[in-house]
Amino acid sequence: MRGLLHVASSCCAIVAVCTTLALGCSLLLSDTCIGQVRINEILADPGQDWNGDGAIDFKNDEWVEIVNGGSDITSLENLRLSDGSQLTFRYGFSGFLAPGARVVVYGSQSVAWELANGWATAGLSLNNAGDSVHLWHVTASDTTLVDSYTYVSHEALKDRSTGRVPDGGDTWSIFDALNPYSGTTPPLGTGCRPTPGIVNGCPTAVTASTWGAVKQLFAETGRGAQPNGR
Ligand SMILES: [Ca+2]
Ligand SMILES: [Ca+2]
Ligand SMILES: [Ca+2]
Repeated sequence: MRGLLHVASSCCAIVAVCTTLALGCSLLLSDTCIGQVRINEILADPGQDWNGDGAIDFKNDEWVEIVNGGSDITSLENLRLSDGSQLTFRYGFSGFLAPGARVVVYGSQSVAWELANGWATAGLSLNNAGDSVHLWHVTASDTTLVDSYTYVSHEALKDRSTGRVPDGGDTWSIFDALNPYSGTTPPLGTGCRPTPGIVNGCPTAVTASTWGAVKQLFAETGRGAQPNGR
């Protein structure tokens, strides 16, 4: 017996396809919520080993981050990245992205995907003098532009990334802690480091302390007290 069960929701219809009543159902996520996935941060001119493979490489260490800015888990299966060369795809995503989550794609992953799918191995191909990054939704019958961003040259200098603030928002800024930008042409610098795979912005400062100071703090506030006085 086969049936369809619509579980939710405001954006994404979650459909459980049940092959028998006795067996479990496989969950499918419709593609109607892909619009909530956005290009979130781009680093076009790497000067350090961003992908952690032990080498600094102009192609392998480029990266693009995407974020799910919506409130529904989203399938990434049909999403493709390209640069200014439009429909020459550089990477194909897979899996799912939870609300508020982000995923980063390094140039080395792009090369591996291109090799596996018969494309030229140009990597992400992010031009340092300015370029566009496009996020496409591709099906057998349709290719739809989901999101796009065009950066200019000062967003792409060595080890500077450009990204949305806040994540998934409409404003772009430069993460220039490694190569400060003092110009006045937008987007402006933030003084924060690039953040591949994590939230855009400066991490909260952590104040160094001693164990004695921590115990004293707990004694003063009573938060460390035990019921039996230990
Ligand atoms: Ca580049
Ligand atoms: Ca590297
Ligand atoms: Ca980030």
